[in-house]
Amino acid sequence: MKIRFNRRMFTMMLLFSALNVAAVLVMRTGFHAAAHGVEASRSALTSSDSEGMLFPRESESREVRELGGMWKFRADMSSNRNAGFEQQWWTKPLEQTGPVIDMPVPASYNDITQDRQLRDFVGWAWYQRSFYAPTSWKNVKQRTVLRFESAHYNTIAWLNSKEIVRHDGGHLPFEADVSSILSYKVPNVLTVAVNNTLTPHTIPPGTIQYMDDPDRYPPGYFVQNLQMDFFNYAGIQRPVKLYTTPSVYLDDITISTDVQGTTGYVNFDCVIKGNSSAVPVTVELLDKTEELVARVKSSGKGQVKVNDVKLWWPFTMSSDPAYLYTLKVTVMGSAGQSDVYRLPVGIRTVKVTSTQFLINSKPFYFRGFGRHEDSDIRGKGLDYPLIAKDFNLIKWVGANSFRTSHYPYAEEIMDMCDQQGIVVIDECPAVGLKTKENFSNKTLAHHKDVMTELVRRDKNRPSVVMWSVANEPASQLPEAEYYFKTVIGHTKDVDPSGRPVTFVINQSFDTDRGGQFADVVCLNNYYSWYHDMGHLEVIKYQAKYNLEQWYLKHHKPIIQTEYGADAVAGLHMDPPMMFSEEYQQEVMTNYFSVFDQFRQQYLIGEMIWNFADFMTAQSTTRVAGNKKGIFTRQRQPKTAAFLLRDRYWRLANQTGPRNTEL
Ligand code: GCB
Repeated sequence: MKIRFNRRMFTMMLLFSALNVAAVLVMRTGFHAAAHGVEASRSALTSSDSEGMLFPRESESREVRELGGMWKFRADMSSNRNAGFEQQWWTKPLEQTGPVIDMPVPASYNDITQDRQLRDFVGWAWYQRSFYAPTSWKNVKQRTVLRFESAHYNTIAWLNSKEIVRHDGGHLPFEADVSSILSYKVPNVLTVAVNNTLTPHTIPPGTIQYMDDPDRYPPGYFVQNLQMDFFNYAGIQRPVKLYTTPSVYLDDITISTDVQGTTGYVNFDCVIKGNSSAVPVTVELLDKTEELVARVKSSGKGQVKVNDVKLWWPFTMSSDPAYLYTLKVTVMGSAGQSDVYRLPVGIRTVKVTSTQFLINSKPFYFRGFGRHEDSDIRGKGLDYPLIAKDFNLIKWVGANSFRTSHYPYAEEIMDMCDQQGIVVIDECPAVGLKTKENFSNKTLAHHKDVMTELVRRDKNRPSVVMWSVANEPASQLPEAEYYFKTVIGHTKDVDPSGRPVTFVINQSFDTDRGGQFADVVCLNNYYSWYHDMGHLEVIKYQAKYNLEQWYLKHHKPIIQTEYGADAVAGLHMDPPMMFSEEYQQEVMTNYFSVFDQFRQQYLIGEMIWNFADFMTAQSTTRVAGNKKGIFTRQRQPKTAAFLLRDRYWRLANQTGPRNTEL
């Protein structure tokens, strides 16, 4: 992505960042979380790093309850965005603090009303709702946890006026044990404040810019500058859940799998909490039909052996793809009370050579997409019909993979990938690290925390075959070398299963300093789009030269993680012109011819940008958003979708049995 600011703004930004003014300005209004001591007291209240954060799944010992629906909502429009803290809005019904509206959870709040100010709001947004807790939960032998699947970006939550959790960063879950705070027979009041401000040290980074010229701007006027090409949707975007566990419970489980001949191995390592001495753990592996395959009793660590193993294969690589076993873990607590957790497990191996990406020792070619969580009205809000539709479209096209560009996607989406055999490059939200400040030690420390949280969340997923620690950083800067060595090294340290790690590069092969640390080289480029505009004939030369040079430099396999062109659905021009459907197709066809030259060599995948049109900040290069989708934002196919479908199914038939009707 190119940063799209006009020259005046750009000059101002440079000036501001040179003087480190952005951070000061953030403090000036106090509307960033730091002003409320969030960062200082983080370790005390954020979900602790030692917690496992297993995805809440119902069982005979666990209940899960969603707190979805209409919440009360109020954006703090005060000039310093601090009225909510000054007046302690969490201590009273939100409607007593001023005007409130109904806000759906989960959803981004931006596109729910007709209010332009709310769409573009920057600062603290306040949510509140009440709920009853069943008296059956008032049990000393059980705990109740409140979990946010994600809220963007900084969050503070209070239950019954008591602060329970703070979290830095969107797209990843956080939770708090609320057993001792819940009330019974009276409503519990949950208040949540979410702040979407991006600063040079958030991930993704951004800047706040004050327009201090009183002749041209109203007093106190500021804007949020983004360094990424998607709308900064905000709010409680994924489900909020209450779940229970027994007081002695499975806090975490880490698995890794291996295959030798026809035998599969599942190594497991459980973390049990709530008891000071070791408790017995029974681990059973069940097949798809719930038949017992193996049972192991241990103190939490061990291995399950599977004869005649059924491997987890990607979609189209087997007639029975995405085979999932269930690892049933039973923790024997005191007084006969046990905790049961069922983890879906796919047995597969991943290996990278200098020219190939091997899944179960077979070459895997990524036929995929860059995507976004994005749709009309709900923004980045989780939406089951949309998820189902998207997976149907992914399979209709014959794709087998996507990258979670440019942040971790909802766990409900990741479940679908595991279940349907859609392979994932799992990307963290570090998009747009562009300035020296973005590579500071402070950002680096936060970036490492984010990678720890991401790996902790997705480490057991068979669909996740590689981590991406960033998208298009300024990897030519000297600071980038140590930075990427460290973040990639850290990611390898926290993932015991040894998945490959990468980041996505848009710098030139002769200036980039980070690619040396990546296991796979992931490249984005937009020939005949952001330069040589309209000159489709250059693609073949430039794409070929680029792939050759990168391979010569690193001798590592390469994925083309982005290429493409905007097309306004229904705009036709022949001969093709930019923004027409024909131009998008021509760009694709030209890239395809280069991909075909390198597919049998070291090119291990192609991912078009983008699956569907998506919303961005407003700019002269964006027509109500980015239009590089092969589907519209409403998921209708452009002509390009048929072209891609034709290609992806043809490639699929070359690499394995097709397993669906066309
Ligand atoms: C990129 C970015 C992506 C943008 C895309 C574009 O390189 O990774 O976030 O949306 O270019 O369309 O400019």
